[in-house]
Amino acid sequence: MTANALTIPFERIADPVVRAIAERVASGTRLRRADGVALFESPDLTGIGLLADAVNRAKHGDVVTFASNQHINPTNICTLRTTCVFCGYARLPKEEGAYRYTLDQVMAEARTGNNGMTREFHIVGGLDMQAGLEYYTSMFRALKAELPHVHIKALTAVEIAHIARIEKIGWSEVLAALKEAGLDTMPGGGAETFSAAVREAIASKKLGAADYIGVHRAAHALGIRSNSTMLYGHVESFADRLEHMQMLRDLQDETGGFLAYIPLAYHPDDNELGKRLKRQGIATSGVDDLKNLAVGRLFLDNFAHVKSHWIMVSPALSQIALHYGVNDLEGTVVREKIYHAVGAQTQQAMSLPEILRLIRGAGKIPAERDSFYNVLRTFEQSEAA
Ligand code: V47
Ligand code: SF4
Repeated sequence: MTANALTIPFERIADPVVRAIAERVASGTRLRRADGVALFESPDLTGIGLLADAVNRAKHGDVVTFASNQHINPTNICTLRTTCVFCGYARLPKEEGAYRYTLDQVMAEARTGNNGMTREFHIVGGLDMQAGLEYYTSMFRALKAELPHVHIKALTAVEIAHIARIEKIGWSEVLAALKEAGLDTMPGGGAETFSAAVREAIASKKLGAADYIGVHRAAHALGIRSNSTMLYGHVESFADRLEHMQMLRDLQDETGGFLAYIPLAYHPDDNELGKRLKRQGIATSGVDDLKNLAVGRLFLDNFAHVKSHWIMVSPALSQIALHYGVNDLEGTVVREKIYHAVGAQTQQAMSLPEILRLIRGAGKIPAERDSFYNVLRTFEQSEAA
C-alpha cells in the first residue's frame, strides 16, 4: 500500500451530513454504523464518491490492479438448492443440468486457461455430498503438480463447513489438509448478508454469520488469507448492511487476514427470490452499486482493497467505480457460470487490452497483481498492451 497524504475536497461535498462524516475521516476517527447508514441515506452521491476517492488515493494513488484469474466451478450439485432462494446456479443431484466434474474434466478446463495467462484459479461450487475432502485435496494436488505457478483461491467458508460436516472433523482440520494439498487463499463467497432475519428470508439453511466469521478466523490462524463479500440489493436494510460490515471490520481488527472486500450486487433473474419480489429484469441501481463500494471503502478502514466485480455490475459501472473508492477489478475471467445463471448480461471474459483500456479510460494506471495484491507489472500510458 502506498501512503499518500489524505486530501479531502470539503468544498465540493454538498451535503452537510457527508461533510461532517468527512471531518471524522480527516481526523482519523472511525465511522460508526450510524455514519454508514447516513451515507446510504444521503442524496449526495458525488460527495460520497469524492470522500471515498480521497481515502482510496491516500492508500493506492492512481494505481488500479487486476489479476488474471480463471473461475472453475467443479460441481453445481448443492444440498441447499431449495433454501438459498437467490441462487440460480445450484441443482439437486438428479435434476436436469446437474454436473460434477471428474478430476480429468477439472484438469481439462484448467488447461484451456486464458492463453496461458492464468495466475489464479478461483474454485467454488455447491455443497455436494459426493465432493468431500478427498475430491478437493486430489484436485488441488493435481493442479499444483501440473501448473505449480498458479495460485489456488478456493472454497467458501460455507463449503469448508460442509466438508467438515460430511467428514465429521473440525474446520481447522479441513483447512490444514486443503492447505497441505495446495490451497493458497479463500474467496469471500457465502457471506450473503449476515443479519439473522435476512438470512432466514434468503438462505435459511446456510451457515450462520458467526460460523462464517469462525471459519475465516480459523483460516487466518493457519495463515490462509481470505476475501470477504456482502450480497446487497435484495431484502436487506441499510442497518443490515452496516451490521454486516461491522462484523467484517471486527474480524479484520482481530486477525488482519482479509485481503479484500467485494460487495456483490443481487441479480434477480432465474431465481426464486427474484420471482417472489417481482424483480425479474430489475437489478440493483447504479447509484446503490456505487454507494456500496464507497461506503465499504469508508467504513472498512482496516481493509486495503475494495474490489468491483465487473461481471455483476458491468464494465462501465466498474470503470466509474474507480472514482468511488475501488482500487481493484475482478480481472480476466474465463467461462464464468454462477452469475450468468442468474441473468448477468455482461460478457464472460475480458481480454488484457480491454481491461487496460477500461482502467486508463478512468484516468488511472493499470497494474497486474498477484493473489496477495503485490504489483507484478504496471502498464504505463505509452506502453503497448
Ligand atoms: O456467495 C449467488 C453470490 C457469491 C447470486 O472472493 C449471487 O475474490 C448475485 O463470492 N445475484 C459467490 N449474487 C461469488 C463470490 C465472489 C465473486 C468474485 C470474487 C470473489 C472473491 C468472490 O455469489 C455467493 C453469492 O453471494 N450470488 N447468487 C445472485 N442471484
Ligand atoms: Fe448452494 Fe451456494 Fe447456491 Fe446456496 S448459494 S444453493 S450454498 S451453490
